[in-house]
Amino acid sequence: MSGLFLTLEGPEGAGKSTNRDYLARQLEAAGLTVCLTREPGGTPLAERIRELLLNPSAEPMAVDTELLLVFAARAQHLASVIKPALARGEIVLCDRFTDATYAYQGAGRGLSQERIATLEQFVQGTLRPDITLIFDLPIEIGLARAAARGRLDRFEQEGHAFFEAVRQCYLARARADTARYCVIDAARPLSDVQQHIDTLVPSLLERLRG
Ligand code: T5A
Repeated sequence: MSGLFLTLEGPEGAGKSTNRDYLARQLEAAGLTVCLTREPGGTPLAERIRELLLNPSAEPMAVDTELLLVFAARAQHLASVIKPALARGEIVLCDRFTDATYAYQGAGRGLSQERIATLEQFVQGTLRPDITLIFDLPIEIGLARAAARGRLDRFEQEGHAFFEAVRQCYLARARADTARYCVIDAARPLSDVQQHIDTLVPSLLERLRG
């Protein structure tokens, strides 16, 4: 595959979607073709799975069901959107990917990293993001930003310990692979966050063209 696979991660309300769109504009201005997408979702079928995952329902969802739905949506997304875009040489900007599964289903729900790794291998083979930007911020700030938008989804109704575990998982993954991950302080004003993103653009262009 000749494109570049970049994912944006972080706790709730960290600014991933806002900054994904900002980064896309910078890259398109530099003449690149960008594929903007998100997980769970990114295709009509995967978006239906997203609704199952995010909408609260009377029947509690078993943790293994949640994990399998996340990977079912991902299999569809990879086949229909991500792999074709990479094959066309595009830069894929994906709002969340498998790091979110390690953070939410692993650290948050308590599923073993090994079980997630088994499914990761099954669904993705050797495909991993080339670069992952982690938007990090204290969870209270992110939840306040998310809450300001209105109704909370099924994940946003979790408690403090859940989100702290999610945040710490992201940071631990970033420490373990500094070549792939870049941690961005997302608690700062949006203009500061976007200045940080601007500094990353030249190296992204170099990697894509090199
Ligand atoms: N999930 C997902 C799993 O459990 N397992 C998985 O494998 C995957 C892939 C997805 C949920 O699914 C879970 C994790 C999630 O809970 P979602 O709605 O996509 O649900 O949730 P988020 O990804 O968290 O999306 P959010 O929209 O809540 O957060 P974002 O995208 O990080 O934040 P954004 O850009 O929408 O910004 C939120 C608000 O803050 C403002 C923005 O203007 C916006 O109003 N803002 C700032 N304000 C001040 N300063 C800044 N620096 C700001 N940056 C943004």
